[in-house]
Amino acid sequence: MSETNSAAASEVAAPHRYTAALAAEIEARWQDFWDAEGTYEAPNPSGDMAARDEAQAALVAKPKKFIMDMFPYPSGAGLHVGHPLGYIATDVFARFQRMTGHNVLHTLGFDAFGLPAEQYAVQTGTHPRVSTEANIENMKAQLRSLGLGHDKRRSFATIDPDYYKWTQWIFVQIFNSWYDADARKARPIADLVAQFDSGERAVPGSTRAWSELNASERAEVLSQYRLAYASDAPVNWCPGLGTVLANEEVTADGRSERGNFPVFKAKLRQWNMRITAYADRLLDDLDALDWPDAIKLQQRNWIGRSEGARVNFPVGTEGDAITVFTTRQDTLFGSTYMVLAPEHELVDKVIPAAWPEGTHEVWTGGHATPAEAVAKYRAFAASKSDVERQADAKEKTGVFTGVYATNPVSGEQVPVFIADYVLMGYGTGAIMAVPAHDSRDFAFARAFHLPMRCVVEPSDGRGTDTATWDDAFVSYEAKLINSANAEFSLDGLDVVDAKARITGWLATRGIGEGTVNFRLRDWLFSRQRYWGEPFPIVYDEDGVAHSLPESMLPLELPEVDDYSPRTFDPDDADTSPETPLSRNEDWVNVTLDLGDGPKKYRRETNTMPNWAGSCWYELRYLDPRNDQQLVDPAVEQYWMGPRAGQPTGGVDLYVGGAEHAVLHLLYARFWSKILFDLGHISSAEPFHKLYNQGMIQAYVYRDSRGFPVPATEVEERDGKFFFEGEPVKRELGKMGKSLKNAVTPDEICDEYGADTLRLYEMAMGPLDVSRPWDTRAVVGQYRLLQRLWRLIVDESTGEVTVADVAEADIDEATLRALHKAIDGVRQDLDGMRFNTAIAKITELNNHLTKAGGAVPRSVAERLVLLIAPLAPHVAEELWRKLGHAESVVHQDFPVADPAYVVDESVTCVVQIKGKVKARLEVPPSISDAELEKVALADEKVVAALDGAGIRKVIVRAPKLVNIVPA
Ligand code: ANZ
Repeated sequence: MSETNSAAASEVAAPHRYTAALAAEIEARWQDFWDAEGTYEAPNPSGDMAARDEAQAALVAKPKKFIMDMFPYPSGAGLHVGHPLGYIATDVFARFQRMTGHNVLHTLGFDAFGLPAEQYAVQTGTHPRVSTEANIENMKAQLRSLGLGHDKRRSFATIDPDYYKWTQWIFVQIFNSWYDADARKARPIADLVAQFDSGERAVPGSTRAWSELNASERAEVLSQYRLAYASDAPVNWCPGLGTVLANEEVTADGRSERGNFPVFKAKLRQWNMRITAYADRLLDDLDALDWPDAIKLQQRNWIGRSEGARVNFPVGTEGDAITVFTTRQDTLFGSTYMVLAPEHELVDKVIPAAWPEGTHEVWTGGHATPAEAVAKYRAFAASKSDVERQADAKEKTGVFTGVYATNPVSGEQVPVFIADYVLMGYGTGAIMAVPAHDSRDFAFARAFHLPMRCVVEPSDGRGTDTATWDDAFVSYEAKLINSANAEFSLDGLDVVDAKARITGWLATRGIGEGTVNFRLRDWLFSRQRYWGEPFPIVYDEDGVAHSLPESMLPLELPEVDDYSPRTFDPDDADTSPETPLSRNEDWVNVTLDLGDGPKKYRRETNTMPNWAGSCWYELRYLDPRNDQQLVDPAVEQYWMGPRAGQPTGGVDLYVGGAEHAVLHLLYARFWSKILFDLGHISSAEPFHKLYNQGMIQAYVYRDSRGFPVPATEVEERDGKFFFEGEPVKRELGKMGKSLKNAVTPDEICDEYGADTLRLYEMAMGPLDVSRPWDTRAVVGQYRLLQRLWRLIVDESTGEVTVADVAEADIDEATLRALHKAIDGVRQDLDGMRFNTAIAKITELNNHLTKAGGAVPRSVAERLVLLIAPLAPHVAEELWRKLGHAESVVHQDFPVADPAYVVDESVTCVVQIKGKVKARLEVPPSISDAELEKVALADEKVVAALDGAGIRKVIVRAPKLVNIVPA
């Protein structure tokens, strides 16, 4: 009889068995019920989502838990079983929190602006909104069938004008504020204007008073302060694609990843966010967060704080100086040449017309004049990416500029080079080279026959003659030598003291100062795209930028005929981007009254980057329908405000992939801090606890040409794999359509039901570890649910079979199994160890199955409550069958009786030379010393030792004693 026949036959015999068909019926019914009842609604303390009945009023009085997933981008391909791993986990956790006395906010929105929809629009002419909304609907249906307990009233997409109105509003707040470094916080730009106006603060770079400046001069000054500002930023311009690219989108040989077109470094007017102003606070506040160490470390490295000094080296005859940033100012006496980034502005100012007398041949690169050498070298460097320029192994290149600068402590003349290993975007774009103690400088100095001076005494016996060295001597422990001038000496000091000493000396002479440098750069915020939030910015006839008042928001995207940016001759660097929005002249040119009468303006035609919408969505979940405010402060305070153990406030649990370590999480933190500073929110951090789930991997099968073949059609024979008779290779990789190994949640739900899928995903292994999907193993969890069902329901009549037994009459073994399970599952769910929680439930289930007979009602009920967070549909069904009128969702999670949790005794094995000689029953809490005594006194052990002395006893209380005789 085939598998299906037997299943069908048993269904006839047992019409009330838990089957996929029954699961489907139960699941659909309860999902509809929960939706209709608003079971997962989390009431707010006030406003339109305040408690609507007594039950909700009781909820809002409880402690809150705000549990969040990184929200999905609704792709056209739909979900595979890997996607919902985190959503199921947060749902189980949220359900457990609901059952342990919390008002739980859990919902899910959609991150829906971005490139894929736009590219699809370019190819097909379908409006991105149409395709995106269809994808969202599809994804919502897929997610709904998993029984996720979301408060659906709170869901939205970043493309909803009601939502992006507030994204634009936040931009306006950022634009209209500046960072007051003394107060260490953002303040309204009006405060700064008042300071200029009153003369309290001088106008930077000008001797004129504020009142003497015209509107565009003022605008120019203010944009040096605004937290959102437009500036001419060096960007990766790709005429072939018609757009500016992020560094990550440019290949090592300076071409576009997509399309393989040349990319040019160009200066273009772009919007930026002054995230660098917050570098210190972004770093400091990490300490208050409950995040994985690895992610904190990535953020620290990304921010890249370096303590060092700025030092001026006089150059030329006009009082100019090259300012370097160094972290090793103690080695200043060893600086024998300098390097500027090729793009450094000072180069053009100081280069002489001809090479100075005695210039080394290799320094000139074979060029007739410094100007020619510099121009040629710049063209060469411009074709390289920053990553490539910094590669350590790379051969060092550069040219002499024809100029010498003065080492301010030794007074020596040091040649100034340009070289691509120095980047314009870091520090000051100039370095003092110390070839004896920096490996890159060493390599460069060797290639260009430059002198070296040893100023840190080698501790590895190599001596101080640099001519005999193979590499720089790098150490922070050693002592300084050869470092004295007429006024002071560093000789004999260690690195730390030498740094302090020389920094002080430089400062008193006005030659330098201690400084902190950050790797973090301002955030390039404009994109030449259609499918993003329009900027709430217009330019007046003088080109001055104005933000739109709230009454003009949202500024909606206009209709356009063509979604693609204009492209140009790929090799023509002298072009600049033309955005899709700029084509709609009616939208771009407007007459507006911004408070001083109707005037003509031009709209900004860039759009915001994809990150903008996810920078603050946690706040909108709190109060999604508020059309007066971004979020009601009382509501924000309730869900996100600081409290014990969470000094900076934030979401209680945020779950998502580790790939968002820096960009999204850093940007969201940055926006929170601005909103906090400006008094709009009480939480200075968006996400208090962060958890990274692992990935669901899948086997990919490749044929002899390396192409993936459909995984479901692969046969296994003797550990080898075949597709259509041909051998194929198996590897573990990602799951996805292109790899032909995607399994959809819909398939698994059809075959077993959503509860089985949920259990399987949670049982696969610890949540933070990646694990391979195995469809054949899913049935194991299906069987667990079938056994659970059979314990409570008669499969042929559908009647509940439990026995009404008084607690005192339940057998002790069952009570122990029950309370141990309750205790363990409680701890596991609280610690997000869902796999071990399932193992404990399975154990209890097996105990009850084996015990036979009718299960006591109170035991059955607690078993149902234990599994409710994991398998909510079957739990709800059984709970109702057991005679309850109220939903299982808001029941109290069972509490263990400690008396039944501790084992009375455990079996301890006593070994001699590794062989078991005795078994002892001992209390589980026995100490190592006590256990050793008991073991050595045991009759069998004494007999086995037969008077032999003892060399060693290894005790692992309470389970093992190992005796090594002499
Ligand atoms: C002299 C020196 C001597 C340095 C020595 C190092 C060792 P971090 O720690 O990453 O901040 N540097 C500064 N600006 C640079 C730029 N724009 N491009 C490339 N390199 C640059 O690194 C700081 C060090 O990196 C600085 O300290 C400088 O070299 C170099 F024994 O100055 B040092």
